[in-house]
Order: sequence, then C-alpha cells, then structure tokens
Amino acid sequence: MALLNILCYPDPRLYTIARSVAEVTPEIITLIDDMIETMYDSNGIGLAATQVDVHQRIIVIDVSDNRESPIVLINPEIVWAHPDRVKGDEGCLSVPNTYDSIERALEIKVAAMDKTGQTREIHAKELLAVCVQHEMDHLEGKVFVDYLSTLKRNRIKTKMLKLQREQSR
Ligand code: GNR
Ligand code: NI
Repeated sequence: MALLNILCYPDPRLYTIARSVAEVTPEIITLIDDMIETMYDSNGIGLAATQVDVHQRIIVIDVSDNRESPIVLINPEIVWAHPDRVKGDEGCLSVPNTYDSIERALEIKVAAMDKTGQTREIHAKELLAVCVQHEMDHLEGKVFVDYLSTLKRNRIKTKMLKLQREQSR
C-alpha cells in the first residue's frame, strides 16, 4: 500500500474531467486501496481519483465513526435526487483549512460499480449524500469553492497560493 499525493487548489489538474472505468483491473484495485489508505491518513471522509491526479471515475468514501467501512464507487451515476436542497458546511482535502456553506440535494440514489465490478445502487442521505455529491463534482473537474462568489474564491486562491509559495521555500 502507498500514500498518494493530493493535489491542492488551484492546481489546474483538479479541473480535468475523469473518464469512465471500463474494467476493474488489478491496477485499479491497487489504486483504490491506496486511495482508501490516503483518505484515512488525511482524516478525510472521501477522496476522488481526480485529487490524486488519476482522471478515472473512482471515489472512495467513509463517513462512519470507526473508519473501517469504506465505500467504493466506480462510474457513479445519480439516478434520483430529492427535489429539496440543504445547506451545509463543506471542506476539501484539496483546499485545506477552508470551509463554507454549500447547497446540495437532500437525498440521492446513486448507481455505481463496486470493487468487484458489480453494479449496485445506494440511497444516500445526510453526510453521505453531501460527500457523494462533493466527490462526483471532483470527477467533473469541479471543486466546492467553484460554487462560492468570485470574491470569496479569489480570496481562497490567494491564500492557497501564498501557502504553497511558503511551503516550497
Ligand atoms: O474530508 C472531507 N470532509 C467533507 C466535509 C464536508 C463535506 C464534504 C467533505 S469531503 C472531504 C474530503 C474531500 O475533499 N473529498 O473530495
Ligand atoms: Ni474534495
């Protein structure tokens, strides 16, 4: 197993649209295992392949308290979304120390392949629903700060670039 490097906003590679996975190969399984390890090591509740610079439609999530129940979603598709939207604070491993309120569908049903290549449907609500929508945005090259005002986003961009400059010195 290996820890993967997480891209930081505003890295342009975060804006890549991920491609569908045709088949769950041993390489994909290794990637998934490394993504799960990286998510736990970073104390995140989710990670999209986009964030580790792999542009394939793969997401890992664990919103459980014990952090030993990872969910793997390959080629996820929202098949139903509750018409109501709710606001909740979000953060992102690619935008450290930045949190803001984002509107998401209250509940969703998502069809996706699991690690064994089987297609399953999950009914997500509360934090899981938020996380799935956040991760699916990453696969579309979208980061949560893209929903904020230009003013807020530019402030975050400046803060992140300054931090990255300091870290590279
Ligand atoms: O760890 C994470 N926490 C989180 C909190 C609220 C809404 C979304 C998230 S996802 C984030 C991990 C991450 O960046 N996934 O892409
Ligand atoms: Ni994120």
